[in-house]
Formats: sequence, C-alpha cells, structure tokens
Amino acid sequence: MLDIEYKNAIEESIHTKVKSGQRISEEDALALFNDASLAFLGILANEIREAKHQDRTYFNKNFHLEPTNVCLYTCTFCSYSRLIKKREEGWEYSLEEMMDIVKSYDGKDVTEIHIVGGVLPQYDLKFYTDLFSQIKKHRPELHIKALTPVEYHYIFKKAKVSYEEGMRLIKESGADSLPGGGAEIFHPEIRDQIAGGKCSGEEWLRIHEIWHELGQRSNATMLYGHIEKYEHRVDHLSKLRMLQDKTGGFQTFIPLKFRNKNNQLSHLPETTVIEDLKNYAISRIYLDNFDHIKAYWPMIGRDTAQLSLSFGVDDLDGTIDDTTKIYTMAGSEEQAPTLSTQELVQMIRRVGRKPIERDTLYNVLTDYTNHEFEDDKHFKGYISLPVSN
Ligand code: V47
Ligand code: SF4
Repeated sequence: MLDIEYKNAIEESIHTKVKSGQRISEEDALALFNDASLAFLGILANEIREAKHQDRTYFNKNFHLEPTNVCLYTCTFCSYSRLIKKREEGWEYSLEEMMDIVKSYDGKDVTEIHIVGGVLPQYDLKFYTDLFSQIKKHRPELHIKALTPVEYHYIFKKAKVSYEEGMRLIKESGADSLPGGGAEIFHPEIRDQIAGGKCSGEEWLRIHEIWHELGQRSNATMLYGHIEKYEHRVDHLSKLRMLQDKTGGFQTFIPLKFRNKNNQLSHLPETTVIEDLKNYAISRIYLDNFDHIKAYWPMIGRDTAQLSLSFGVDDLDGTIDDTTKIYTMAGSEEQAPTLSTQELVQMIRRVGRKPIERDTLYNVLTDYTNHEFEDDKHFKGYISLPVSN
C-alpha cells in the first residue's frame, strides 16, 4: 500500500477500511462519488486491481451477431428504438441469414459469439433455441454469450413459460453465458423514465440469479451519465454486490458510458473522461466480490481505455472486427470500431501492462507480454504512442 496524502477524512477512513480488508458501505461509495479526489480514487482502485491481477490485462476474441437493429421498446437512450429508426431502414435477419454470418467466421481466430440486438415478436423462444442449437452443431467449441433479461423476459412471457423453465431450455439449447446488457439503472425512479416497459431491475436480477443457479456465468453492466444521480449508481452497484454475494455467478462488471447521438436523450451532455475514470475506480473499490472490471473501448476511445487500466480496469473488450451497430449509432469514438490483436496488444503494453488473451470464462489462452508479431515495431516503453505507430 502506498502512502497517500488525504484530501479529507473520508478518503483516510475509506483507505483504512480497504487496507484492513473491510468492504465499503453504500454511504462510503456515495462519499467517494461526492468528495474523493481523482488521484486518490486512482491509487486505491489500482491497488485493488494489482492485488487481484498484477499487470495482467485480459481481452478475448469475439464477434457480434445482431439479429435486428429495430426494437419494439422505446428506451430513450437507445438508437435502436423504432421511434428513432424507421423499421424499413433497419434489418431483420432470418435464422438462415444469421447462420450465414456465423459461417462467415469459419476458420477465423475467434472463441466467442456475442448475440445482442433489438426485441421483435418474430424472435421468440423457438427462434433462439433453434439458433443456439444450430450454432453449437456447426461450431461446438464457440462460446455462445447471448441475450439479456430484456429479451428473455419478453420471449418467456410470450411462450408462457416461467423464468426457471425458460432459462433451462436456453441452457439446453447451447447458450453458455449471458452478457451484461439491459441492466441500465435498476432504480425505478430512473428506469421508468429511460427504459419503461421492459423488464424491471428486479426481473433483470432474478433472471441472472436463476442462470447462476443453473451453474452458468454472466456479466453485469450499468449505463451511467444520463439522468441518474450518484445515489442511483450506488443503489445499482449495491444490488449487484448483494446478488454476487448470494450466487458468485458474475464474472465482469462493465460500466457503459451514455453516448448521446441519434437518441431521445441527445440533448444531454456526455460525461467527461474524469467522470468516466472516477466511475471505473469506484466500481472497482465497491464491487469487492467481482473479479473483473471491463472497459468497452469502442465507446470511450482508445486513450481513455488506456487510462482506465490505472483506474481499476483489468479487461478490455472490443477486439478484432467488432462492428457493434448499437454503439456506432449512439456516437462511439470510431465509425466502425476495429482493432487488430496486434494493435490491442500494443495499446496494453504501452501503458506497462501485460496483455493476456482469455476465453469467455477467463481461462488464459495466450500471454502476449513478450509476443513478437511479424511486423512488430518494438515496444519502446511506457509511452502512449498513437496505436497506428
Ligand atoms: O443494455 C444502448 C447500452 C447495452 C446506448 O457482457 C448504450 O461482455 C451507451 O451490454 N450509450 C448493450 N450505451 C451492450 C452490452 C455489452 C457490451 C459489451 C460487452 C458486454 C458483455 C455487454 O448497450 C445496452 C445499453 O445499456 N446502450 N444505447 C448509448 N446510447
Ligand atoms: Fe430495445 Fe434494448 Fe434499445 Fe431498449 S436498449 S430500445 S430494449 S435495443
């Protein structure tokens, strides 16, 4: 532990708690949001990150499959909502078209498929169980990370099956894990305003709980930086920590910065980099029972992603040819966000961390720390050069 010059008594008392292995309370987390300096948060979050993972920084190689970019819900922050995008401008893939996309990755070096998209009636329980079993049949080793409680709540209700029965069928058809989406902000005061009509915070948590009880793993997200207050973020983190105490089934927490293009909340300003780093750090400090904190670099940009590795983040998402439309449309840093493995590895090395390729369940696949790429311009030190150098 480093010696820190505290700005106030709150910083000192929270540091003392963390040093002695105590977890911080909701009040402490709120005090961190309101009163702690960025430097303090960075030091504390980094201590925790390094105690858990040293310099290791994980990434995996995945591709996204988005059945549709139209949605019957009307979440105000989302550029998929049919209020924003006219249905005729969108796409709605058939099962065959989706399988063609899966097959287009045959022979490519990917270990995971991430399936996420809008909610429409034709994408029902049968559609998805057929899709998962066809993908498994075609490429058994590909890990299927698919759908969120938003879709599951909708398709189970339509099929008149309980969450328990539905999740059992989903598991049997070949889905391996759940991504963290659809969480937004759990508190009804905010959720009702930004994501009214879709599953509630309690329903989101219950579906993950059932999935964990089936022995499966999942991720969690929080969409921040719109109309919520710090109290709502703390409430969200607290509900996740409580469920994790109960099941231990979450792998990663992914804070998602609200981006304001092409949606009904476009009038809101976006958070600053300082706010983003603060949010990563407090998430790392508060969620003591989560192994990993992940940054989704296409949304925050490469520089902030590199910085985040000193503020509690140990995992970067968005590799290979990740062209997730939901972000491109919402105003992600890059039009078609792509990074080769080499670029991602260099990005991690240049801030003095060790790039580790993992599978979805965090088994180590390749340690890229000393890996030499064929046309590598050698790593020169802890300086942040443009990624293209
Ligand atoms: O639930 C929608 C968010 C999520 C916007 O688990 C927006 O590995 C910012 O959850 N600004 C879906 N965010 C994506 C997601 C995810 C991404 C990467 C990895 C994983 C994982 C999960 O995208 C939605 C919503 O919270 N979103 N619109 C927007 N304007
Ligand atoms: Fe639909 Fe999800 Fe967008 Fe809401 S966030 S409109 S549920 S795609």
